[in-house]
Amino acid sequence: MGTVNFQTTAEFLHRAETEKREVFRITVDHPDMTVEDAYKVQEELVSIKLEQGHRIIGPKMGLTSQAKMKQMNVEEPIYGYIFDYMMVPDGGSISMQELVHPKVEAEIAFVLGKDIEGPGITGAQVLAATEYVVPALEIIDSRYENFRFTLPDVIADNASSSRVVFGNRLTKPGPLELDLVGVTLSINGEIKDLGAGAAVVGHPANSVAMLANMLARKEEKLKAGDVILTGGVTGAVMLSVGDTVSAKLDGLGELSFKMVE
Ligand code: OOG
Ligand code: MG
Repeated sequence: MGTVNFQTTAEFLHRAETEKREVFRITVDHPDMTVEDAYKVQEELVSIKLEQGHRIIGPKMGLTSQAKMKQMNVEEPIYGYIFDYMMVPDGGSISMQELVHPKVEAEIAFVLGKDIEGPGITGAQVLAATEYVVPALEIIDSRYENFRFTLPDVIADNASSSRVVFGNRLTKPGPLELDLVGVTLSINGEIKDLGAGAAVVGHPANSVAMLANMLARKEEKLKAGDVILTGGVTGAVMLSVGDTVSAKLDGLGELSFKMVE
């Protein structure tokens, strides 16, 4: 009980990730932890990773689908950060031994050509500041037992960020209607889930706009060169050794990776 120590909690979650083991939810001991407290823990966790020499690729949005928001009973998505050590090349492998209980989801990523500073940012402004869109597969791996958590828990845990595969094709967002982009997620050639860009708060650019507006509360902004994951278009599918995972995104391309021991 008592107030949560941001630094100690961040170290606890960092150890869970590096030692690849599940831990108890932190809200079991700290039921009063707020979303604001959780972002403070996340900031400490990000600092630890930076101190270790890892580099931020960009922020990610999570819980952007109606289904996940309803499940978590929240009205606002969450964000976390993707680091260089999480990147896996298209067609590459991910070792199960490095992870705990990974799941995969197909996403649309934005590469910014200009800084975006909230508040009041709209999806249209985001599109105007976007250099490219890129297909992505995000591998989430909650550090919590059975992938179960409350909102503050998952925010503190860097929004379950674990690995990410980006496709090789960069597409100018101009003529594309990203809300209408159809997406399939397959494992060993069998479609496991599918969706459209609109699953991400109506349009993936809206997700980036919401992120810019959330960061503005902390007087932070999105920067040119940031690569931003906008949130799952499909649901998250559990992974096993031997899975070849692929996604097809209409007009954006395909990508894949393999789960190995
Ligand atoms: C939180 C991360 C969610 C997404 O795209 O919705 C996420 C989780 O469900 O573990 O990355
Ligand atoms: Mg995601």
